[in-house]
Amino acid sequence: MTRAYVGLGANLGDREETLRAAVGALGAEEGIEVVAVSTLRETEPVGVGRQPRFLNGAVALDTTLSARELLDRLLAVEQRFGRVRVAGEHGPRTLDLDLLLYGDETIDEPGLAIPHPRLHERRFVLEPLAELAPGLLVPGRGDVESLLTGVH
Ligand code: PH2
Ligand code: MG
Ligand code: MG
Repeated sequence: MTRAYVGLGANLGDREETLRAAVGALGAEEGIEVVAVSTLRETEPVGVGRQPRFLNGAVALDTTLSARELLDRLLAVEQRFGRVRVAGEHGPRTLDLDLLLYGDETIDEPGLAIPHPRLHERRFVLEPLAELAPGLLVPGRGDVESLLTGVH
């Protein structure tokens, strides 16, 4: 059993409804147990130009799935909730599920990078993580609270 953390994001449609339904769908998957859900917060879009504001949060999971299997489930749930991509790769989206951490593992494979490569510099990810697991270690980067003091 591995404790994993998944980032939640949405900036199109009924964002809260979508994020809550997506967490429900994850918990209904065999091999995934939802342990805790952070509060959801409104955030300004980072690094993607002018877009609607995001609703962001994170969820702690216990899973018997491999990291790759978990990633595939996340992508399937994104699809199921009608992920719409507007204006290409970094356009607004109805649902974004990012695999942030998988136990204490570091993985660097095509399509699967853990810890998530931008986690340590994103307040909208670090804050919900710190809420779920104070003192949580990001492999190779340090603990979430220290990382938070380093982001603007
Ligand atoms: N996700 C991105 C890019 N920028 N900004 C905010 N505030 N929240 C996000 O979830 C987000 C972003 C790429 O996935
Ligand atoms: Mg993302
Ligand atoms: Mg994503």
